[in-house]
Order: sequence, then structure tokens, then C-alpha cells
Amino acid sequence: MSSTSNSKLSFATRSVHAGYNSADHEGSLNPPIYMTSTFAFDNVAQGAARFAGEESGHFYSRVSNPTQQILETRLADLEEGEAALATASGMGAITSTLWTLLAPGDQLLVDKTLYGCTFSFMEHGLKKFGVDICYADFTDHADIQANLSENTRVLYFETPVNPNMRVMDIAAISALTKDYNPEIRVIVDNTYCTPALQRPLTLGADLVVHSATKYLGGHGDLIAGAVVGDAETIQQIRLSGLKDMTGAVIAPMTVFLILRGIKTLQLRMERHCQNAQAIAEMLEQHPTVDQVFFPGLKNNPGHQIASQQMDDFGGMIALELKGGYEAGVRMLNRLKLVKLAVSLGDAETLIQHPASMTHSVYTPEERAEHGISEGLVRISAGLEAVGDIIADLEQALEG
Ligand code: 3LM
Repeated sequence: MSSTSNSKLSFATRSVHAGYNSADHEGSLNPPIYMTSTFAFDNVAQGAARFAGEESGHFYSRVSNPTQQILETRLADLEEGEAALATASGMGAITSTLWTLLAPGDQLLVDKTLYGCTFSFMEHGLKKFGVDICYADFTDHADIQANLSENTRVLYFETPVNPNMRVMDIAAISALTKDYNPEIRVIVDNTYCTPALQRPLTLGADLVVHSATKYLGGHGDLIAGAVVGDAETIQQIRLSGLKDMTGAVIAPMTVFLILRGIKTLQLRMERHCQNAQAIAEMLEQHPTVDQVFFPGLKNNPGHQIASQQMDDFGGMIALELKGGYEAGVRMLNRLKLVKLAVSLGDAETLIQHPASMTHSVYTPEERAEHGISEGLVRISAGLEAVGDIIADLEQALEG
């Protein structure tokens, strides 16, 4: 089998094979882990040519590494982009990308709700260096249009949103942005879906960012990230954002673990989705639950768009209990099987309280303004037998 992408092969097959050909590596079924910081040159001219970008080939692992390259080829293939860059964390991908694309005076237009540290990077990082951060409600396209300006360089959003599960129409938002100004880059954080469920580049987005810590790795044993898009921009992010600004370089051993995780991505996503659907349906019927936010529920405002742009509804759920924050604390403290932990996309079902954990970098006033309620509880449906997860949730809700 060729190591390059073959569009006739299905997603599951490409998840196992894309970017790697065992024949190039002594027949080794799994990729070698190149534990090296530097690469020896044949002569001075070769070293100079590699630094100048005149000759392909590795020269230092802060820039590229052969093991990393396999992962990057696989991710680009699965997201249907030209190229990818793997990084040390999701925040490493987001910061390397935005530092590369933005300059003082530029406007960054973002949805009003973001993962806590992404919000914090924008508010306390980019803003300090003169980038104008503008928030809009991306479910309201008129609000986006009203905020686009001649200084807008980047549109950035998550869908479904961490933590409140709002769903954005990637194709419509990309189209209206390009109509306004084709130069504006549209960036989607695809962490919640992975390319197994949603491929934003095929819907008109320019770049996709990931926390590979989550479903891509899939086993809660690493921190990593990635950005996928056109080859020229990815090279800029590699040589500027990553090499000179953040240094958020992924370790070869971590790359190996992600490649292993991706082999089962589609299988795992199917189970995460099935479990989340069943959990959401149970919660929706439960007398102690006020609201359930899950796009797989027919009455969810994002259901229609999610049905169109996602292959399934994902493994993440948010809910509000009738008893508010206090009832949430009681429930979380009573769980036995479900783990009280941040992060998501692991084999273990995880539950957490965004206002005091993942989104605690927002002040209470900012949370109110940005649509994150104090009583919200978030569940990442794991891979356990769903009956066991539901039984644990029920005993905790009924306590
Ligand atoms: C979390 N999220 O529990 P890393 N983009 C999205 C994310 O959810 C995350 C990142 C980027 C969580 C982490 S909170 C302390 C734990 C949509 C991470 C950042 O740098 O790989 O953690 O990715 O929601």
C-alpha cells in the first residue's frame, strides 16, 4: 500500500495507513520513534540548503522530525487539508497559529464562548500586544456581519462549543466571511468532533486546530495539538509561530501514541456518540434535570445544522440541574464510576464543573456575558458499557 493518501480509501482505512509505508522502514508495522534533537548533514552546503529551505529534509526537531511527519501526513489526510503541523498541546497549536497570522491593529473576530484557555490567550495575551479581540454570537449571522471590518484578519470559533454545546454553521459562516473579504482566514477548533465526525476544511474553513490530547490521542495519557490547512500557511506557522514564537514542539514518543490512538479513532467515536446519545436521552427524562445541551436531541437548537455538518452528534453533553449549582456539586461528589476530571475524549467517562474548572479563567461577569452559566455541568461520555455509566449518573442524581 502506498503511504500517500488515496481518496478511494475510506476514513477508517486511512486512519490506520495514511502517511506510513512499512516497506520504507524495514517492514516495521509501526512507525519508528526518532528520538533525536538534531540531524547530521553530509556537508556544509547541504546544511545551508536545508536551513535556507532550498532542500527538503530535517535539520532540527524544533522544526520537524520524521516521526512527527508521519502524524502530520495522516492528520492532513483525515482533515482533507494539504498539510498539518503537530504541536506540544492544543494551546501550542492555537497560539502558534494566531501569533503567526495576527499583528497589532488587526481584528480577531471570535464567537462569544470559547474554551477557557483560548479565551484567556486572546484576552490576556493577544490583546496585550495590540490585537483587537471582538466577540460576536456566531449562531447569529447578522451579528457576525455587523462586526466584520476592514481590519478583520481572522474568524475563530469552536463547534460544538466548549462548554455550552452551541452549534455553528461552518459552511454559512465561511461563505459570508469570504463574501465580505476572501483574505480573512476562518479557523475552526475541531477538537470536539475530530475529522471522524466533521471536516471543516471541506465546508469552507481555512484552518482547523485541535487539542490532540482529547479524542485523537484518545486515552488520556498525553498532551498534544495540531493545525491543518494549506501547505503555505502551515509552513509559515511552522517556521514562524512554532520555531520562533512558541517553541511548542511535540515529542516523538507523544507522536507515536497519537498515531496509535488514531488507528481506532472511528471505532471509538462511534461508541462515544452512541453512549452520549443514550446518556442525553436519560438526562432529558430525569426529573432533577432542568436542561440538556446535546445536538443529538431533536429539540436542540443546533440539531438541524449538526445533522448536516456532522456525521454523528459527538460524545460531549452539558446539563443544568433544577437545583442549580448546589445540586450540581452534590451530584458530582456522589459519582463512583464516572471520574470528576477536566479534559475529554478519554475511555473513562469524565464530568466537571466549567465555572470552577475549565472556564474559571473567565471572571463571573465574563461568564455571564459570554454565555457560561454557573450551574452548568459537562460530561465527556466514555467507552464503558452505557448501562453502567447511566446507573452511576442516576444514583448520583437521586441522592
Ligand atoms: C477541557 N480543553 O477540559 P490542550 N481547544 C479545545 C479544548 O477543549 C482544549 C484546548 C483547545 C480542556 C482541557 S482544562 C484545564 C483541560 C476545544 C482543552 C486546549 O492544550 O491540549 O489542553 O488543548 O475542556
